[in-house]
Amino acid sequence: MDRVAFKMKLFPGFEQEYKKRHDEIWPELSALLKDTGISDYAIFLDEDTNNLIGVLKVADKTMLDTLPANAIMQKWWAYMGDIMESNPDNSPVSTPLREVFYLP
Ligand code: RM4
Repeated sequence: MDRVAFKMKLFPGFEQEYKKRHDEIWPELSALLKDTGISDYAIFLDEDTNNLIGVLKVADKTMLDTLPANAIMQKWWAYMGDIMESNPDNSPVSTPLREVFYLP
């Protein structure tokens, strides 16, 4: 089991909309993430900076490399692109975070 954390950026003023979209996450996207081996996936918002901090467990982190090519993932990223910093291919601008502490 691997633990992964990463940082993304929400555009100001879209805090409620970001939460709403995730409260209503597409069942096919949840299924895709679970089928990829992901569990315990949370996203936290730092309201001072609008940084979004994603934290998840994944059975094998190399499986995360399969997500960008998936049509459901691409559709979700296109849907989210109007409220968060995105790359030209619509994927969110995402910075890996380094683990410095873990209490099992
Ligand atoms: C985020 C972002 C991530 C995705 C989650 C479910 O806003 O798009 O890539 O894994 O939603």
